[in-house]
Amino acid sequence: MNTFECILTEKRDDGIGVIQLNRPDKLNALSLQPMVELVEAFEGFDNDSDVRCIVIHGNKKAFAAGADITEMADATAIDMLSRDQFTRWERIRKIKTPTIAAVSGFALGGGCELTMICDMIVASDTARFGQPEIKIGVMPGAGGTQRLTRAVGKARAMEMVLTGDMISATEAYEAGLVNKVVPVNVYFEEAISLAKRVATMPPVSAKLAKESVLKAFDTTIESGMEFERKNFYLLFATEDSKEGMQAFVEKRKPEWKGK
Ligand code: CO8
Repeated sequence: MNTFECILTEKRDDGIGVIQLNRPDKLNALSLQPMVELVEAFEGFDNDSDVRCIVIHGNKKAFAAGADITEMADATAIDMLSRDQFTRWERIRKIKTPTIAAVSGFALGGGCELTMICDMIVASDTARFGQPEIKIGVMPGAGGTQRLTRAVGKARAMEMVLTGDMISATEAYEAGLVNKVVPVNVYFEEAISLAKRVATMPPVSAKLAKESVLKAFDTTIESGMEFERKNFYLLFATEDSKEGMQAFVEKRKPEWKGK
């Protein structure tokens, strides 16, 4: 049963955990309450061994239009510091289970940053991504200058961050921010279908592979290669690695145990 106020969650039979942002009248603005709930939902799915992939979405009009401006309007720097919002963002970043954002409509500010914390993005052709914080006198604070720059490159990130202009789904695809762009009526199903493919992979491999890809963003190539190699060796300790190779040799489908 869903016990949240600002999000909906569903654990599906096919190994997919679904989180839906559910403040449609506020374009899913990320106030404190949804952030607290998001962390609980993400970590709950991450700790559930039946869940092999997590999909987060909003609605057709908005994935999320950013942090809740009304909550920040009168805040001092010390208020922001003591709210310690970024610890919550860090906890979402540390989720080991692969995550996919299914995005339609606005993904702005913290909303865009939330899509970029996810491992993959499936966008509807109506999706629009942007970091408009400069227009309200601040700047991105949850990865908009870092993850966006790594995803789309310096020139485009600078333009988005310095003008607040949005980019279309097609531009986001061409820039390498999103995995695919599909018609708006099927974007959620397409994200689920990608999640299903990930969910059928051996889960320990999926988690260690995700961890290794993410490592590429915060280390040198040399230490990243060492990290990758350790995870590669570690997977030889799993029963699933034996099963996967044996199944290949025997020309049959592998049956994963998740260990
Ligand atoms: N915060 C609070 N309320 C919002 C937000 C928001 N970010 N976005 C929309 N809403 C509300 C509107 O106030 C309106 O409420 P009401 O009906 O009560 O007046 C409702 O949602 C519908 O919005 P609009 O009527 O404005 O809808 P439009 O279709 O006319 O416009 C836009 C859509 C263009 C998306 C417009 O709503 C907009 O510009 N929104 C603000 C976008 C923005 O600036 N986002 C960045 C916020 S700052 C941020 O994200 C910093 C992140 C830092 C990390 C987090 C750390 C805490």
